[in-house]
Amino acid sequence: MITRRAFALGALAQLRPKPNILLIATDDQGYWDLGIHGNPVIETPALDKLGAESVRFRRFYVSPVCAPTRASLMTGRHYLRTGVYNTRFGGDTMHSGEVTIAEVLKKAGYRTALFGKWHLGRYAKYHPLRRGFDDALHFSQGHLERYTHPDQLNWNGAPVEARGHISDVIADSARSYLLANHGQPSFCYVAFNAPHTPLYAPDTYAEKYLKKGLSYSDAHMYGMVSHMDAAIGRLLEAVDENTIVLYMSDNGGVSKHFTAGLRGFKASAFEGGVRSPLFVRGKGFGPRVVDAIAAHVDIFPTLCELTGAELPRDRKIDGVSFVKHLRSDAPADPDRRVFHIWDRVAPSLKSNALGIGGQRYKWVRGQLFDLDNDPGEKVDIASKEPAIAAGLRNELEAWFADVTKGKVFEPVPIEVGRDDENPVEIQASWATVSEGAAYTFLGYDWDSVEKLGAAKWKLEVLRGAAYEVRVAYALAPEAGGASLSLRIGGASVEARVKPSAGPNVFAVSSVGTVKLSKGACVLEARATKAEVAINRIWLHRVS
Ligand SMILES: [Ca+2]
Repeated sequence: MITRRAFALGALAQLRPKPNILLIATDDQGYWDLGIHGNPVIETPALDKLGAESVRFRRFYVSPVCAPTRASLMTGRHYLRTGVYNTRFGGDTMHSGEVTIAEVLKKAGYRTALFGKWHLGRYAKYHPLRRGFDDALHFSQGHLERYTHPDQLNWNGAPVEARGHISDVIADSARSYLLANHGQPSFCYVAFNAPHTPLYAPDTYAEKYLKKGLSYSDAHMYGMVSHMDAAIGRLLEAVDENTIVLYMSDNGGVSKHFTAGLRGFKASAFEGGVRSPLFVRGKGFGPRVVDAIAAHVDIFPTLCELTGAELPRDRKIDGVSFVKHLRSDAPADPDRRVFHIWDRVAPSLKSNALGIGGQRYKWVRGQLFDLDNDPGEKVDIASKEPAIAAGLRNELEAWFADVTKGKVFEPVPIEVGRDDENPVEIQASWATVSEGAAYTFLGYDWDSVEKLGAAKWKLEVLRGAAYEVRVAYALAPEAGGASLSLRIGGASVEARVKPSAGPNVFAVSSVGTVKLSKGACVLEARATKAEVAINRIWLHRVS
């Protein structure tokens, strides 16, 4: 039976405007790279102020590296369920069947926008505009090659170039977006890429920390954080009082000057690798510090509860809403677990970064720590508490079996022949290389497959048609010319290529036109000379 009071409260809730959501994520900023977390050197006045006004989670956990956290943030699910298993080589693609927080908020009446790093799929099918975002100024890679005047940005489907430092570009574009009145509640996801490498802080910011005796890399990281902090300060000025602001990082820290007594860095399952700041500011929340553990997967259900958006019912959502911790001093859930796993090749129970934590105890690759008494994970108590260690390990194994069930960890096929992605650019990093072939990563623009051997790319040809094949390759002048052949499904094309200016200078050459039939196939590149390196291949539909 609905009481009159409950009915009246329900009606009131409908009248109250839905809160705007501003979700700020930074990149490789450690738990410790903040003044409010006790760092005596770094200057972060805007974030410290935000933290003091917020509900601040002391133990908020993210994945050990970038793309996994972003997948969990977008879906509320452990990343291994979502198709993401790596930060590059195509393993940073979130399957198109995943439902994102932007999609559910859009359904609930929100206008949605992304500013900054996406890192969940570079091809058109996986573009943020197809994942629930109405607007997106984004880049897809794990980092940008250029932090000033970045040229790898995309605004609503078209490549754009920008002036200034990327942190300013991201913050000021998001600020303009917030200041424009869209006439509906907004969800704005602002994903900075500072202080991720390449280390590039504006001079005055880096110099300040170099003068204080920090190493070159720490001075630049601190400089990037302080510079970003100023940009976040400007962004927060554009926020109205009906906005819930969340701030977090995407993995543990990299800087070494001050580590808040925590063990490990980015890519590790120790606290330093997986603990992130989390501040949540909103009307009726805190300010307070929460000791209960929480994780990136919780953001999705929390935002659903705060906005009245509906959780997807057809799949497992791993996170739990932490709204109760925002509104009151609620006790921690003793059965809550957070899971940590990361491996550059493929996830396994032998991965270097592997762990499971509860409110008090944490198991990391056979070691057990009592975080209440040993937050620095210094004393392994596995032999003293074998039952606790075994229990956690069993839970982790069951979890691993569940999240990897039926999953294949290899790049998704690259779609060929789309109208909105013609030509399609195939990167060296997506190749499966074997038989003596080698892959070199020198930044996303400069990666290459060398000693071609049998480099293979999986394709999905959407339309049977003629395609022109162009290749960016390097071949040293002293090697003379070479013959380059590409086999795509049943078709093949071959051409003589001239040397480029040097072994690390890529030249672009057309290899010919090939007729492809619709369907899945494999692209294979071979050369008569071992010295040929391939940087990129373009397939341009011409019929
Ligand atoms: Ca990161």
